[in-house]
Amino acid sequence: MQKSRLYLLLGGLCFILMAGIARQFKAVETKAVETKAVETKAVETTAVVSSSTLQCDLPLPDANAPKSGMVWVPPGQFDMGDSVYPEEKPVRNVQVKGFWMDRTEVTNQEFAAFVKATGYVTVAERPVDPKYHASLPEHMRQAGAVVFKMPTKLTQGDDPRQWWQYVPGANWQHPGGPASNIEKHGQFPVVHITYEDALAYAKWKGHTLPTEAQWEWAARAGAKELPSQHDQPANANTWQGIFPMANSAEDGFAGLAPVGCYGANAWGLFDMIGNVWEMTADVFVAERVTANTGQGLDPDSAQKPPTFKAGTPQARVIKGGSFLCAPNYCMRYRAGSRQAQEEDLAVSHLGFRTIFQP
Ligand SMILES: [Ca+2]
Ligand SMILES: [Ca+2]
Repeated sequence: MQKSRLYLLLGGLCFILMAGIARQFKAVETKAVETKAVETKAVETTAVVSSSTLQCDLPLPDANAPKSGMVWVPPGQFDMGDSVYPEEKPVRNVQVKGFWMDRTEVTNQEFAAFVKATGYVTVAERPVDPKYHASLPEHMRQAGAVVFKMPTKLTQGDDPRQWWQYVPGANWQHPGGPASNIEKHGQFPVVHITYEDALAYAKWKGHTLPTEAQWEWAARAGAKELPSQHDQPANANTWQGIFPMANSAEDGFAGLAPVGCYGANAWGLFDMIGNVWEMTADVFVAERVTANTGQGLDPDSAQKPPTFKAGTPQARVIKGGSFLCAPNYCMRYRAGSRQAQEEDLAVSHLGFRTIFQP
């Protein structure tokens, strides 16, 4: 039986149902504001700054730190979740243990070292597994990934297929497609990484992936929730203007930024908000209350719903928003936001970082 595939292509607030043969995208998510503004204000994008900065002044890591390139996230208790979108609710109090966390998103350079040492081939570099996706059209069964391309006009309402395209040959080494490469982009976050890829890298390092609770605790860095935290952050790589047509790039980057271009949070973690979304270990369930608020569940362990079936592609929780999050279409540049991402679909605004639990 052909199973429907739940594709949550972020950047926009789009939960996208890509079902069966035609992979019909269907936006089913809420929007921060009426996206009609996008249709009627098909603004020419001007003043888009290219991501010409290839490296930022990332401070050297603490040479005395027991875990190189990682920072210590202390144990603690906090209110997890938020109230902007339904899937963030309910806010609840959780307690997590301390752990080490990569201070930046994993970079192309770091991922390349892993591939060189192990010969690992990412999911996006392999043909799509027909066992789970037998009915896909031919071009979508080829090895590839979903790439964001800024549209020049919108003729189909807010159909996200106008800005997301499946590109055969796109992968972490060729983020925009076969003609692109990551030359001189070693300090950029690696993208087109699936859950399996992220986990393989983490295991190679002797690390693991953060749970949603661990990631959110680290992103909050001990700060109390303030109303202003719902505002678009000034100190992160997000989208300024009306998504997806107008990006003024006031933050300095129209696309991805090298890691560490914006100030670290109170615990020394860079780009937790924005730049690339980050994969977590938790399986996504829209109503979080059913997945991981039950008594006895451990925020330090990956959350799985009762229906979880090993070996079947799941949607995983991703956190932090990306360079595509704008006030009109993805107010997910917040620690408490969350989104689902099909775990075996590579996309151009998703990366990850690892943790080490002593
Ligand atoms: Ca930006
Ligand atoms: Ca990030």
